[in-house]
Amino acid sequence: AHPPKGFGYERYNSVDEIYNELKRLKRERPSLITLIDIGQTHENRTMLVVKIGGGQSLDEDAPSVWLDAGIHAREWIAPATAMFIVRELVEGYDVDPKLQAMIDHVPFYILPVMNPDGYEYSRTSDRMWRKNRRPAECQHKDWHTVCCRGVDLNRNFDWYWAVSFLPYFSASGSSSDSCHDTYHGPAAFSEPESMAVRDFLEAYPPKAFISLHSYSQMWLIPFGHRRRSYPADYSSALRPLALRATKALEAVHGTKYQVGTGADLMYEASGGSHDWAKGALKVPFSYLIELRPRNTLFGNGFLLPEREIAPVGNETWAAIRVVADEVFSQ
Ligand code: ING
Ligand code: ZN
Repeated sequence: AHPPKGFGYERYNSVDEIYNELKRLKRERPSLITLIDIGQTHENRTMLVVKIGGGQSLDEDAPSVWLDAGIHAREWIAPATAMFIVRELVEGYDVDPKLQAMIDHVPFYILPVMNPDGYEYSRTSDRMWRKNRRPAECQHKDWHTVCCRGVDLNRNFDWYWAVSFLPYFSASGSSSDSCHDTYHGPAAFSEPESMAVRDFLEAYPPKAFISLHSYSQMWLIPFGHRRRSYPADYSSALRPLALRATKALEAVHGTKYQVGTGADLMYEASGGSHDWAKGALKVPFSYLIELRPRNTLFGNGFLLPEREIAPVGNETWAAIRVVADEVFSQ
């Protein structure tokens, strides 16, 4: 049997397929959907944000929800989940009056593929690629020169950028070695992808910022750069909303999430976008979601079967709706 051609909501699609689907939705629902080109990547791919609801003009003062996915190339479930949520919003608008009222007032800005160069590279050349595709930088190592491509975009934001509290050889954290998977880049916001997101968010600051990753089933709250480091409203606002959101998520298929900071639950890593959104941009609700699977005794957690796209999409949408409803009620 031949796999079906073209875009599918329960498939891992190419960047072209995703962008064509967004353009198709825009043609179908021109007043509900706005497409915004926020920048170009190293390989000249467009970074495409879809705005759903709130009218066609961009209003810097209106409350909104930001959702990005695919900052890391190999985390394929993230763009698939973002597109699933795009469809939930577009189709729900006509049949769910509460949802309609919500997105009339609180539009969603969704960037389904934040790292399109890396995503395509992961699809065609190296399934486990994580970074963007910044042209190679060379460094001297012992008696020879090594040149490596790519910056970890989730270490390139200006929140304790390049500060590592870990020993230099640590596998996580933030690395100054361009050959490492967590290379933070030559400067904060050195990359066209992180720069484009920063510029857009500074122009249209949202009330909630959510970044989709995989994997581990964790709902991460700032700050991830340091253990036992929390924003002032961590216990009064950020954590209670995270607990309500993950409760709604679990109610759909029984999927359990841990809630806490990345540093407390996993490892310290500086320069993350969710830390910058909260710490520097002062977005009230900022989260990083590590989607399914939980852990992997066998196999590789980045290789989530396509049959899980719909359940992950449904449960994650239930959780994100709790966050959006909270923004709407404020
Ligand atoms: N996870 C995040 C990462 O960028 C994280 C988790 C971010 C932990 C920031 C601590 C601080 O490493 C994935 N899946 O990339
Ligand atoms: Zn990630």
